[in-house]
Amino acid sequence: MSGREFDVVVVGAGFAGLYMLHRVRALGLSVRVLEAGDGVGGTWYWNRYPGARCDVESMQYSYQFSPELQQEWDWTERYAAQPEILRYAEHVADRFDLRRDIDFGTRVTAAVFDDGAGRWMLETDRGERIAATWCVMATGCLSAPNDPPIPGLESFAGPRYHTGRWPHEPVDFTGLRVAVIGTGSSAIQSIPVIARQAAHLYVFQRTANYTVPAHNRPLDPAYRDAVKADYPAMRARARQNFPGIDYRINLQSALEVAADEREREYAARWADGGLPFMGAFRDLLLDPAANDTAAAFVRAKIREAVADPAVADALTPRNVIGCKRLCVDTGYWATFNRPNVTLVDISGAPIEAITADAVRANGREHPVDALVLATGFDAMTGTLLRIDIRGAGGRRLRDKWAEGPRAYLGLAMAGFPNLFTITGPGSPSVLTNMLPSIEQHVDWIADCLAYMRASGLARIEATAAAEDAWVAHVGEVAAPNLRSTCSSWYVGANVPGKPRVFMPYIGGFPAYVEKAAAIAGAGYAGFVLT
Ligand code: NA7
Repeated sequence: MSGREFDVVVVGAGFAGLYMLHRVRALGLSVRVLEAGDGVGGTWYWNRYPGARCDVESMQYSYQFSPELQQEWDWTERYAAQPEILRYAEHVADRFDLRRDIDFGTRVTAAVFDDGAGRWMLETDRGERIAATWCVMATGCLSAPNDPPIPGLESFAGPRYHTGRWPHEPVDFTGLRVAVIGTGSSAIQSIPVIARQAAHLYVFQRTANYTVPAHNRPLDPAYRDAVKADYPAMRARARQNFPGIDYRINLQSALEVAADEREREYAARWADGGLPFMGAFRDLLLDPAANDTAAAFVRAKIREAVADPAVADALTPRNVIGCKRLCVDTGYWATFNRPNVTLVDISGAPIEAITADAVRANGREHPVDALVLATGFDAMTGTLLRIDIRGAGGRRLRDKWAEGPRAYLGLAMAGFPNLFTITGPGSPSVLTNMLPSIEQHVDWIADCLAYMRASGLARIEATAAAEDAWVAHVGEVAAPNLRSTCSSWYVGANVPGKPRVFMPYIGGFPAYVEKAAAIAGAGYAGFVLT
């Protein structure tokens, strides 16, 4: 197996890696995908926790590169659950005959640029060495699980799960006392399901979170057919919308309309459900006073839904709504009315210790049989930094990014020739619908490879000046946005010691696509091609 050489190696067989493989193959280049998991699907391969579901509507959270694929696949729910999304990824792999070029169960441990040979040498946990002219990191934004440094975690005697590494076998909590640590999106999706099984559920909440109802339902076949009949139009509308999702964004200010009109807008969006809630007014993420009107609406909903006023109060977030990623739930608040669910507010002091059979917090032992860490990910940079990546002259990515990620367009980096990152830091990625963002990056990279081949070029590298300018631009657009102001994983705040930098590009999908296309159209401005 060792000693193989390819034009392109792609790391990861999630939605990014699958489509990259498809595109590179069509260019007539030799290509291999290296995937740590035993199957395709990436995020949707690993995140099998109960209640796992996509927050983007299924008709939009899908590839658009193949009109045939788009027409033949039938989603069954408004928001697809993890098993269905995984089936979709598997269908794509089979339909485009992708598996024969993927090595499963193969984790890349190092990627080192060989200056002399002008190519990348990758090492895997199976002891292989694989060479490639171009290396594409399709490693995902939320793929490196964050195991919190809670004292005694290792001493827990019962089963312990991380939502991002859920077992493939069914997990049955029936009759068990369960602790869920965290109240982010994964927790908010899984808590209502676990609560229905467990004898008792303790929810350890460090920061109260906002969530809006999904109002998930079986997909109406008439709606599905109508979208399919006019799919290109929906995709075109989505491309013109800030988050790359087709929904109506109200261009009024929350502060310019009368209070009753504002309430009607929020109520209508609440009744419709999902992330479009944040599109109620244009300035919700720009003006604290505007934001507070939306936050107040949701806080009132919590008081309505939760019977015990003290519990409702503890569940009520005080910060900016939408600053941390807004969650989308099915029955989250009402779950706290169940007699078998206890909220443990740890906002005042962290969990003191985990022992063999309990979680100790606020000076009290909470005896539990199973532990669920819903503590998120070392987002955007973690997966890349867990690989020993070294560029020209042996420069380590870990050193380059010691004070936060630096990349050009979130696609490439100065000092790391012929290395591309799909939806890397500095690209819209996690602030948008991931599927179109992935497709746009893959298309950009594939077009770049085609251009290089046609022009007899072998090496591409972002210049330091272009990278500096892009990083500055990413920072400039983030600064006035309220999303850059709180302790979220967008700024690395969830991982102790991680530099605080707003990592994704918040200038919106359309602006980003336009800039990336202009750069390519100008002969790859800001890159040196040789
Ligand atoms: P998130 O959103 O990062 O949530 C992680 C949660 O875990 C969050 O409530 C954290 O509290 C909590 N956490 C993290 N470390 C600790 C420790 N040490 N003690 C107690 N609580 C802790 O991850 P998810 O998996 O839910 O969602 C990730 C994304 O996936 C989501 O945004 C969607 O885009 C899809 P904190 O808020 O940091 O105080």
